[in-house]
Amino acid sequence: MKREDLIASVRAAMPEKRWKHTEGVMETAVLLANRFGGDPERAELAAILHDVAKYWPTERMAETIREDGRSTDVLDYDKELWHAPAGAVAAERDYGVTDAEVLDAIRYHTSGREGMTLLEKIVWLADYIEPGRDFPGVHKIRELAEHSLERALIAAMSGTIAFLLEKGKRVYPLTVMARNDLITREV
Ligand code: DGI
Ligand code: FE
Ligand code: FE
Ligand code: FE
Repeated sequence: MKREDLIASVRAAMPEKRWKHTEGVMETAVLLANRFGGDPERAELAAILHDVAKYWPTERMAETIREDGRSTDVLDYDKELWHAPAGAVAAERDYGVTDAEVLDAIRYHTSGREGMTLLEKIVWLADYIEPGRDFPGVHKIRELAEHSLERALIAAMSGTIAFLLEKGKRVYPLTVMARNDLITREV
């Protein structure tokens, strides 16, 4: 699909506020790719599609994850997590994306995982620090991201987990494993 057609289609699948967020993630992902030696085109493609399933009905997300034939363990956790794997399937099926690394960057953009690729890290972090994000601590993560993708990710994932603990929510195991793995490699 041509870039403009893809953008028009994804934009139509979400409220304007979420599209603005998506534009912020696109811009930030390209910037981070250029800063840390990633591929800006693939980073932008993953960014365009990362939240494409965010507004699907819950049951459509669940069905899509089941049909996909990969792990369904995410279905035992918060629905907030489902749009990421469902979005990766949509990117492949409905938008013809064949690049497995782009699909994984979409699939793991909410949780992360052990052994994240450069592209996965870029999209995860871009989602967290895009210019429209405004929550306590985002400024500090943006500063870390000036120099170190990994240190920014560790701090951001720590923030996500702290937020979930604060809310009394369960933490998806991949989120914990992603953070542990980054810390292990960093020290
Ligand atoms: O889709 P976005 O809002 O742009 O951002 P996202 O894909 O990072 O999703 C964030 C939501 O997912 C937020 O409400 C927190 C939630 N989340 C992230 N990691 C976990 C999680 N929820 C649970 N229960 N467990 C997690 O590990
Ligand atoms: Fe998301
Ligand atoms: Fe997002
Ligand atoms: Fe600053």
